[in-house]
Amino acid sequence: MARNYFKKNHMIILNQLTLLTILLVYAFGTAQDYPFSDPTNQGGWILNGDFSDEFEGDALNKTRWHLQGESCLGIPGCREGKWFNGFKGRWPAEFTPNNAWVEGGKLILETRWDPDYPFLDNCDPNPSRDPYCFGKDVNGDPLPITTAAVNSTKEFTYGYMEILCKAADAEITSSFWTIGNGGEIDMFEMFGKYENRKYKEKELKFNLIDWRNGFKPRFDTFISTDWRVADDFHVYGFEWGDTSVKIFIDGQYIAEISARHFNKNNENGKEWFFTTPERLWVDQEVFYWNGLPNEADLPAQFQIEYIRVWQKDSQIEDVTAPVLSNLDTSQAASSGLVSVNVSEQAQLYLVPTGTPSDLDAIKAADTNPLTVTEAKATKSNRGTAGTYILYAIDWAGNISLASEAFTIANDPTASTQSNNLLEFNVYPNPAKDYITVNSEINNTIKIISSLGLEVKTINKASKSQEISVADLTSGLYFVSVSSDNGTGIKKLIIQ
Ligand SMILES: [Ca+2]
Ligand SMILES: [Ca+2]
Repeated sequence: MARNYFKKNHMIILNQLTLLTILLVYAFGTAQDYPFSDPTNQGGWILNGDFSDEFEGDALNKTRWHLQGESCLGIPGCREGKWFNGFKGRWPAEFTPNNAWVEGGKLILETRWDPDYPFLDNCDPNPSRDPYCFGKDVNGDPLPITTAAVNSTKEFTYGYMEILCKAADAEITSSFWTIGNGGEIDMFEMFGKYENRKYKEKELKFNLIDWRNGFKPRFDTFISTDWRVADDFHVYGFEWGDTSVKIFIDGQYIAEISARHFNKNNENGKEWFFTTPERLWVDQEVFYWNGLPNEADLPAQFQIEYIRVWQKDSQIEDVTAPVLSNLDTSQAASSGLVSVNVSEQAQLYLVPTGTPSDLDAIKAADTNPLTVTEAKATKSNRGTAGTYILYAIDWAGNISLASEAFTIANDPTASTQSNNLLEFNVYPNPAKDYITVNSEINNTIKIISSLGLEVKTINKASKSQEISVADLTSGLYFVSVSSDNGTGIKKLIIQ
């Protein structure tokens, strides 16, 4: 609900509230963080925090990115617990999570000569197409090449995708692409080194592929650059829309590829196929038909300074608010520290109690929100002693329900006092068929799923309100009770 309010009234809010201007514009993207081809943001682009990363800090953000070969259990589309699309690397090179990491403000993908790596015992089932096994040449002798692939944990449809990067200086691809629901957009496959045809070290290969009927129709084109793609960092931008993909390099428009190009040999029509969600990838692959990387060229790094994805307001699909759980206030009174789990990337606000609506609460928040990139966030008190609650806001403006209230004393000798803003009881918990919510009448009860969706809303008519939950699938939920006096929230397990 809050999110829709933000979305529909986006401009009005920005004009009215300085704090929200800070929140929406500066918290998730600074003024220079618009597409390089659109620095004044004529396109109305909003940075999508689920797919954008400056790669600062010490480690890859695993809520946003998955390393191919590392566990992806629980994420839709994950195969065998480790791979999306079942893609383990292109023979003979195998993807390993060892070969990608964040360092010096960059995402590094590295291709290695890796004789000690325990390669999968796995060969192409169609050797006439691809005559290799992982880690072996066509004669079965060692050819120990490992590479890396990083993909987004979520999928999206449409947007402006931009990367600042430098290709690996070896005969291996450095690629930026999306795939999902039968579609594949290869924004580029670069070769930093190409022994037999040196001009290929100065070009991008761009492809569109429809996988539903066996790899066609497809469209391939080559875009020349004035530089060896392995020599320097450049900005490559791709605007994926509902009729085309536009290509930009270093902010300059290069080409627009539409259904007219993609379907040129397809008598079935001119429709644009790329209209459903896809997952974002960066990776390195051997294209053995071109040639293989030499041991002398390895290791070779595909270096990525940032990946940024913007969407227009109408393209934003994130409608679920972050969920706060496991609030730990045991140190709040003594040190001012509170910690909480947040279900997704968000800004975390420490808010004084007594503010009746989400919006008013954010207005009353401190002006220094914490950007939560890990599941567990710690927020310290910057204000005066008092009773506080926490709110989280995701990149799309969805506002969480408030946490339970807690007391922070700046005086470390002050006693701890736990204050729920609104006290109520839920039982039984865990529950199966019904729950009873015990509190004052004239409250509103909401049951919220762990994804932040409201699944039930009840206006409370009696002190002990019975609510059927037999129709809810088992799992974690939250019960919030709110009145003019405030809001309280409790966890609820449905069995
Ligand atoms: Ca960076
Ligand atoms: Ca969200």
